[in-house]
Amino acid sequence: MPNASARPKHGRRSRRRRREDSARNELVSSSLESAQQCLFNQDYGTAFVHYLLVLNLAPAFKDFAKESFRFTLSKWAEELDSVGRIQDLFDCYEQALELFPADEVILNSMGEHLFRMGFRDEAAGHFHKALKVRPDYPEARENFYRVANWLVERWHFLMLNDHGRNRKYQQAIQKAVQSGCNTVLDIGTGTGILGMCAKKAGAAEVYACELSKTMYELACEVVTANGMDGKIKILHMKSLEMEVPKDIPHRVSLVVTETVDAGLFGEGIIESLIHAWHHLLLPPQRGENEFQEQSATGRVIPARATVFGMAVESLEIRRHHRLCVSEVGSLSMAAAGELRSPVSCSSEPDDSMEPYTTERLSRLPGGYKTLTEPFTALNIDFNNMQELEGLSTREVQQIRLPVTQEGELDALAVWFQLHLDEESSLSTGPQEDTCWEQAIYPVHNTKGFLLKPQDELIVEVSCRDAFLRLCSVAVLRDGHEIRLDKRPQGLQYSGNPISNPNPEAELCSALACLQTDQTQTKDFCMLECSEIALLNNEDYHQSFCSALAKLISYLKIKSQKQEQGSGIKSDSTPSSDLLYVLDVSEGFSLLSLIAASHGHVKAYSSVEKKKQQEVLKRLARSSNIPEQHLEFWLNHTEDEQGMLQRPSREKLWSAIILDCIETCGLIRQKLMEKASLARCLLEDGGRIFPEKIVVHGMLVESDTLLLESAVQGQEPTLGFNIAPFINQFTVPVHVFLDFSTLECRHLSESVELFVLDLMDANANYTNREVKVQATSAGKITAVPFWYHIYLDQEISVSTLSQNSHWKQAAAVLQQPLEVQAGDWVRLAVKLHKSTISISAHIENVLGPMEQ
Ligand code: 44T
Repeated sequence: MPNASARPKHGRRSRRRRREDSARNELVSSSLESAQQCLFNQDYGTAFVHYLLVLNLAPAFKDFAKESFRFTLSKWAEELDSVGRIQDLFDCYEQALELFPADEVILNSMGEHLFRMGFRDEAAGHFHKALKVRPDYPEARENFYRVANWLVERWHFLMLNDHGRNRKYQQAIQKAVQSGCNTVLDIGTGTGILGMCAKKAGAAEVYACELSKTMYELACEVVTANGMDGKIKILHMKSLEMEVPKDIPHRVSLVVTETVDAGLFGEGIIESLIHAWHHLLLPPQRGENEFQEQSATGRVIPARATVFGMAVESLEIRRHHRLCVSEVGSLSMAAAGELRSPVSCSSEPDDSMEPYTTERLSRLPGGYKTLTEPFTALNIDFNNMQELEGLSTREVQQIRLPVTQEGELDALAVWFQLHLDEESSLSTGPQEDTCWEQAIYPVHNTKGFLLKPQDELIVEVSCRDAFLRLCSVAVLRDGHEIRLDKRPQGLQYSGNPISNPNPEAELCSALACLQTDQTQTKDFCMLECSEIALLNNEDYHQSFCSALAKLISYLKIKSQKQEQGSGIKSDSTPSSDLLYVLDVSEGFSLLSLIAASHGHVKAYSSVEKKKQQEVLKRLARSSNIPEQHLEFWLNHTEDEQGMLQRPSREKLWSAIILDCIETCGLIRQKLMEKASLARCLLEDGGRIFPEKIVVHGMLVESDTLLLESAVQGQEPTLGFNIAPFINQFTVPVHVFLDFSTLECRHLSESVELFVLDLMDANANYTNREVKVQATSAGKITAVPFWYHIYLDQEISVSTLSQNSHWKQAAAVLQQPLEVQAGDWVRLAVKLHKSTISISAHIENVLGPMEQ
C-alpha cells in the first residue's frame, strides 16, 4: 500500500478541507469573542464552554488564551463549589488538564479543591505535580508542605533511619531466601526496601504491592535507580485484591510485610495474611522435621508477634480524653452531660470511634507512672491460618493484674514484639532505643478513681473488627469487685465472671449503671481530643473571660455616656443596647457563652455539630443566659464575606473572636485576611481577639527532629539508594511537636521572631531579620516556635504553656549550622500567607556573609 502522506492531493478533497478550515476558523473566532463577552458579563460557565471549544479546535490559541482560561476556570469552579456541584467542578478541572496537562496553576487549584473535599492523598499528588512543573511556585510549595505528611507519612523516615530494624529484616529475609524461599511477595512495599532485600539475597522472583499511589510511584523510581527495574514486579494495589495468575503467575513461598501500626493490627495485617494464605502463598510447612521440597511451602516474615499491655497514670493523656474541670471560664460544666473523646474501645460499636490513639510514652509531657507490670495481652502466629482466622472469634480473655503503685487509671498502653523469625525480633516497647509510638487505650469512666497497691485490675482483651481491644472493666479491692465500665452485670461478656461476694452492692451498682446508661445515651457528646484539652485549659478561658469582661464594661460605659450626652434615659435597656460578639473559632468553643454570661451580650457561636450546639444550649440554660442571647452562626458558605457579616444592618460587632493557631502549631490559613475583614465589621471601640500574636523561637540541636524529617547520612540504606527519592518529600516545618519533651539541646535563649498585628495590617512585614546569640556551642538543626497570643495589651496566653491544647512546630534547617558560644546567628524569618519559614546564617563580625 502506498504511503498515505505521499499520495497526490485530490483537488476536491483539498477544496473541502479549505471550506472546513474556514468554517472552523469562523467558529473559533466567534467562540473566542463569545468567551470574552461572557467573561466580561461574569457568566463564567458559558465562558468556560466557549474557551474549551476554542482551545480544542485551535490549540494554537493556548498561549494567547491561557491566562483568561485559568481565570474563567477558577471563577466557574468557585461557583460550582458554592452550589455543591462537585462532580461538575472536577469534570471541568479534568477537561482543563486535558488541554494544559502541565499547568501548575490549574494543578494547584485542583489540588486545593480536592483537599477541601477531603481527598488529601489526591490533593497532595496534584500539589506535587505542580511543584515538579515549577519548583519555585510558592502557592504549590506551601500547599505541598501542608499535605506532604499524608502522602509520605513521617514514619517512613524513622523506619529508614532505624538501622537496627533494617538490618534485622534484611538478615531474616536473606536467611529465608537462602533456605529455599525462592519466590517472594512484599505486601505494602513502601519504598520497595524489603522487596529489594529479597532480590539481593537471590530470590528468583520478587513481587511487591502497594496501595498508596504516591508510594507505589516512589517504589518504582527507587527500584529502577537500584538497577532492579524488571526484576521486581511492583503492583499498585491492595494485596487483598491480588489474584493468581492474574497479578502474579503462581503462589509464592515467602510473604514479607511490615504493615503494622502502633496497635499492631491497625494496617490490616490479619486480613491481609488470611487472604495471602488463601490465595497467594504456598501451603504452610507442617511439623518441624518434616522434609519438603523447600519452595513447595510458604511462610511469612514476621513469623509471630507478642502484644504487651500496662496500666498507666498520665495527666497528659487524661486531659486529652476526659473533662477534668468543673468550671470553664466561670461557667459550670455540670449541665454539659458526658463529653467524650473519639478514642474508646467500649462495647458500643460506633464507626466514628477509634479504639486507640498513639503516643511515645517516653516523650509524654509530665511523664507517666506505671500502675501495673507489663502483661502479655496476646500471642499471634502469622504462619498459622487457623489462628489468624480464629482471632476475631477468640473468647474475650480476662486478665487480672496486681496493681504495683498507687495512681489514677488513665490508660492502658500497648506495644509489641515482632518476631521476624525464631532468632530475631523487633520491639516497639517504651523502653526501647527506637522511637516507635505505643498504642494508648484511654480509660473514660473512672473519674478520679485511685488504684491502690493491694488492688487487682481486671482487663478484658478481645479482637473485634480486626482491632485489638483492651478494656479495664473492674477493680478487685478487699474481695469486692468495683466495676469501671458502665454496663450492668447482666449484659457482660461471657467468659469468666468474677463472683461478687456482696450481692446487694452488685444490685446497687447495676441499678446505678442503668441510670447512667440512660443519661449517657441522652447527653453523650463527642469532642476531639484537642477540644477536650482546650476545655481543660483553664488559663485560656480565664484570659478570654477577663479580656471580654474588660471590653464589655468599657463599651457599656461608653454607650451610657453617649446616652447621657444625648439625653436618653439609661435605666431602660433597649435591645439595641446589646453588644454583639461573634466567635469564629473552629470546632467546639465555649467562648461565645462566656461572652454571653457577662450580660447584655448577644453571642454568636460557630459550632456546627447539632449535638455540640445542644451542649451549648444546655450550658446557657443552666447559667441563666437568655435563650435568644445565644445564636449559631451557620457558615455553610466558604466565602469569608458571608461568614463575618454583621448581625443586623444597624449594629456592628463589639468583638470578633478569631481562632488563630491550629492545634498542630501552625498559624491558621487566611488568618490575616479574616482579621482585615473582621476589623471592618467592628463598631467604634470594638475589638478583635486576639489583637496581636508574637511568634517566639529558639535555636536547638536535635537529632530526633532530623531523623523524623529525612533519611540521614550519605551511606546508602542497606546498600540501596533510597534517600534522594524519599527525601523529596521532606518538609521544612515539623508540626505536632512537644517542645517540652523533645530530645534536644538548647543553643540560645528564646527570642521573638515575628509580630503579627491583627489590628493593623500595615504593621506586618513579610520578611524579618532576627539576630540571636548562641549560648553554647553546637549544631543548630532546628528552630522550634510557638506563640504568645495577646487578647489585649495586658492579657496573653502562650501556646507553650503546660496545659496548652496546642502543640509546637519547628523549622528544620536545610543544613545544620555549627556555632560557638557567643556567635551571633542571623535568622531570616519569612511569612507568606500564614506560612512561616526560617533560615539561619552566621553573622560574620566583618560583615554579613552567608555561610
Ligand atoms: N509502621 C511503623 C508504620 N499497605 C506503618 O500504604 C509501628 C514499624 C512500625 N499495601 C514496628 C512498629 C511500627 N496491600 O505504604 C504503606 C501502606 C501499605 C498495603 C498493599 C495492603 N494490604 C497494605 C496494607 C498497608 O503498606 C505500607 C506500610 S503499612 C504502614 C506501616 C509503630 N515497625
